[in-house]
Amino acid sequence: MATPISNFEAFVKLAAENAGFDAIGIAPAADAPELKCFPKWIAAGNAGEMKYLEGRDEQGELKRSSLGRVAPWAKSVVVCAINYNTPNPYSTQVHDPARGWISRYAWSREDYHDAVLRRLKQVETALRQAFAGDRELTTRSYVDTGPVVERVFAKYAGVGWIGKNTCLINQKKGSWLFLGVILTSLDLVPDLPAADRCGTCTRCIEACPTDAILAPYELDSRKCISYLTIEKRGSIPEDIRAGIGQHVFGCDICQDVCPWNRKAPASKAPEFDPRPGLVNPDLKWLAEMSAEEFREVFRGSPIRRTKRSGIRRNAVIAMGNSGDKDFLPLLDSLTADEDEIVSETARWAKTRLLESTKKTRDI
Ligand code: B12
Ligand code: SF4
Ligand code: SF4
Repeated sequence: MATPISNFEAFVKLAAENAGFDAIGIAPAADAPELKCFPKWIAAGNAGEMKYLEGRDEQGELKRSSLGRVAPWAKSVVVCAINYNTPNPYSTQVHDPARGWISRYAWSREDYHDAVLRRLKQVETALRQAFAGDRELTTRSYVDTGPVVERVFAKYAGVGWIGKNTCLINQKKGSWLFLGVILTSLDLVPDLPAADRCGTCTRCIEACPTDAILAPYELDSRKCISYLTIEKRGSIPEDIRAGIGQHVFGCDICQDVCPWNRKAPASKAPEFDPRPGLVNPDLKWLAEMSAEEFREVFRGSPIRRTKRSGIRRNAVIAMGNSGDKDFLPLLDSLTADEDEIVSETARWAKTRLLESTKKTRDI
């Protein structure tokens, strides 16, 4: 028989802590004012080719703009955050033209979707056991893939505030956090929303190399290096390639420069330890990677999302931006690569490299 529980809020938070989460809070399953921005964001085309964000219900309304549409039974949202930081340099601290940058979240040994969902399921199981025999309990866990704008609920659960770079920032832990949510039919007492602590700071907006943060809290994915290097299939528009710099998968700049990440603690979860070679990776290694090596190196890694073609395309762009003419022979051979995206990008990269090294010689 289940033990009667007098304080479900404390129970669920303890269960989440036991599962390894670093910050936990409860938000009402209500429509927060921030969700009003979502339809405008979609209408402006800011989602780029991420069509899954545009899912609509039978009435034609965007599913993500209201939890009531997709989970009318949900009363509370338990938001769980886990730190993925490791004691390695920030992208803004390394400058080696032969090397690229993979964003911090993607170095991990296990894909975060799996690592976070496994823990959420643990919390769900604890709740179910406490509720044994009660048919009223409904729960559903999501990491990314559900029709939920997770950061908005994280804010109202008091886990952190939404920064001007649009990332969720916790006052003590910074923003190197993955989020997961458990929708529940339990009517739990919510936490207080986290206060915005960005103040007059605008570092992230100024540091973004592609001006993707159009205004505080408003990001245009089509300009964001994270979108371009991970989500964008095929060819990347030429006019934005220079801004991508040395990034080959994701981008951390707007978080690297954030004062709240200056003293960010390291994660306790071993699955976020970096795989060998991924912190500041060798560009030549990535561009020449065979299909077999790609499968081997990135098995169970979030980097599989961009596929081999994508990571090679990105490495070629980074070489073009490197200013390192030692890449010229490799780029020359890649102009005849069997992957058309890679060969076209290599032609651009070769021209850019020749122009940039010529300019340096002329100075
Ligand atoms: C699509 C997506 C992306 C897209 C779009 C990002 C974006 N800013 O929207 C791309 C591919 C660019 C991306 C990049 C990254 N992502 Co992402 N992404 C998502 C995903 C799947 C959906 C986000 C979404 O709905 N965006 C739509 C916009 C409208 O929502 P939003 O930016 O959250 O905006 C809200 C607020 O800004 C808000 N708002 C708040 N205050 C205010 C104030 C004012 C005045 C206004 C006008 C608006 C406003 O209004 C919006 C709600 O309508 C979520 C998971 C999820 N299901 O939520 C992960 C998620 C947001 N991503 C995550 C991560 C880790 C990243 C990267 C750091 C990865 C990387 N290193 O490359 C970058 C960060 C880039 C950045 N600065 O945001 C984490 C964020 C964790 C955190 N601490 O914030 C999430 C939560 C995944 C997870 N489960 O952990 N991502
Ligand atoms: S992730 Fe990079 S490109 Fe995207 S908004 Fe932040 S700094 Fe700009
Ligand atoms: S860099 Fe400054 S403005 Fe940007 S999210 Fe951090 S504190 Fe806020």
